[in-house]
Amino acid sequence: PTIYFVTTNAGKLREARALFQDYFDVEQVDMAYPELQDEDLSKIAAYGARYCADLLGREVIVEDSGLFIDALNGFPGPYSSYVQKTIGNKGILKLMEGVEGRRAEFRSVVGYCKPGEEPTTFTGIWWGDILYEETGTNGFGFDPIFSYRRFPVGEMTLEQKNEVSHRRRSMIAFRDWYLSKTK
Ligand code: ITT
Ligand code: NA
Repeated sequence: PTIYFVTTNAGKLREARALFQDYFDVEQVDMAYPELQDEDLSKIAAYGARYCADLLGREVIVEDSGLFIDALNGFPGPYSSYVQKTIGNKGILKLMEGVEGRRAEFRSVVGYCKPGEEPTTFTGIWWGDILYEETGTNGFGFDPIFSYRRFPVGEMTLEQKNEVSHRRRSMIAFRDWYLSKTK
């Protein structure tokens, strides 16, 4: 089968293609869609999936993700994309200067929808720590400031990240659900 993934983010697309390899062909729909203002990424993904399915007249997935930093009460969370484009990783490191508690989690929610039907969502969470400086050049977005079990994500290969990430969990949950549904 072919899965239409509505996203403007090349990093997400690359990881999804690798996770779906041998299961689905992934066709990118490079289009921005309206994002609800909500704390809850599931609501954003569900709304986006329904909007895109109805607009395009075909079944689609979208993925909403974000970085939630404990010491910043979950910031940037649902504002991750905006924060990445404005203050970026250097801005986050500045906010974290002198902060000892570095725990943070990445969340990823895949939203799936068929035209005229209710959306379904699949969530993945990945705990780690905010580094003290940007490290590595792999990955995208916040990867250079995130570490998992003391391993900088900016130094992971795509395959290593795809073994353990939030996106792995959400995409694989979707993949298994979709395959069992269409069997
Ligand atoms: P869409 O078109 O799919 O919405 P986007 O980049 O706007 O692409 P989001 O709205 O979901 O994506 O915002 C998530 C932000 O968090 C964005 O800046 C990403 O780069 C970043 N992010 C998400 N997953 C990440 C990951 O695995 N590693 C590093 N940064 C990540
Ligand atoms: Na977005």
